[in-house]
Amino acid sequence: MKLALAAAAALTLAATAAHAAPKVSAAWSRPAAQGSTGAGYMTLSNAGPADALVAVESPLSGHVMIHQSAVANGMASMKMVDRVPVATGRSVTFAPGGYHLMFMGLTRALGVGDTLPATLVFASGARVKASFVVGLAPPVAAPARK
Ligand SMILES: [Cu+2]
Repeated sequence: MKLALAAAAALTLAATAAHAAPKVSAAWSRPAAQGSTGAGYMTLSNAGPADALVAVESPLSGHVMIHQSAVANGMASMKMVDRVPVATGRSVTFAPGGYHLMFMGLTRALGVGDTLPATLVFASGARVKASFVVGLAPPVAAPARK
């Protein structure tokens, strides 16, 4: 009886974890040549337990890095980031001048209207598929957030 209860509880936990993965929206990228570095911008929102983006995989890039741009003393720079926390009830925006993804060594060119597929890997183990639409500016459907 105790065992059955524990199993039921474990199942409930697993279902909750799957349901509560952070969501990605307004994912977009810029046109880029084959062999060059592609950019990735998006909004992550999290209605579930606190989580963090820890890696990104793409069939079009052997290595995807998470970067953060910053301006210090008038100088713009980028640094590599191991994880981007997404707290419960919060959203994090990846945009030019801030967090962004870098898709190293694109295996094909990205033109306007193409999509760049990727899988976002979170610290919780959640794997969320994303489709970055290639364009010159963010998708207009992006909800305004402060
Ligand atoms: Cu970068």
